[in-house]
Amino acid sequence: MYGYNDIGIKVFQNGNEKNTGVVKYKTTMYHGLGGPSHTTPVKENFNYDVSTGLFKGYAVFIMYDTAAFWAADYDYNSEFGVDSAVFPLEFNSLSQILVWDNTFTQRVYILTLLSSLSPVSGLNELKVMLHETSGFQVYNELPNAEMFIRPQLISTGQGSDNNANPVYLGEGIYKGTVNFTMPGEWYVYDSVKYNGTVITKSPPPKFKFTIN
Ligand SMILES: [Cu+2]
Repeated sequence: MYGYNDIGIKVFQNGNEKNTGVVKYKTTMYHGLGGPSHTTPVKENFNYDVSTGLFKGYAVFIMYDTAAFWAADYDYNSEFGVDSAVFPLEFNSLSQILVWDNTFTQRVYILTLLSSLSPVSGLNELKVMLHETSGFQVYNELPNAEMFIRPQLISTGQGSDNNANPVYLGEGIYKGTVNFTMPGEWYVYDSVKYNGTVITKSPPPKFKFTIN
């Protein structure tokens, strides 16, 4: 679906299931046959997970367009694979992905909401993933950035207390806490500092939530 997806892959060769090695997964979005194409952020190596029996990783599908189509390349241990297998992509209205460029670093940044996709009144986990790219073909998880969040009730402009800025957990993921103190529509601004440079614009990119 549009947004962040946990992905698990099973590999068989001549009917024998693989439980070692590594799977590489690459997805490409084609805007029409022979038209422009780009890839998406995916986990670099899908390693075998014993508890689920799957080669596990993720993909962030950054666009949804019914006029475009998606294809995936799968590679097992550089031994064999499947090229350009077309797959359908569904829309998820709860997914939120913020994309912006920075002319100083000459990079595009992608901030993906992992949770909570549908927050409630009060304290909620705010888990996001941060990537950079320079040409929408190769993406890197960005480690050790500093994030500063600011919730704002849109109707009045008021903020809230008891928020916790997202801190780095590893693998491009940051986790914090956001406090929605009353029902209504809220923005959550997220300014991001990386390697001593504020990479977000002013005002910072923002997620939007409706709290019931
Ligand atoms: Cu696209």
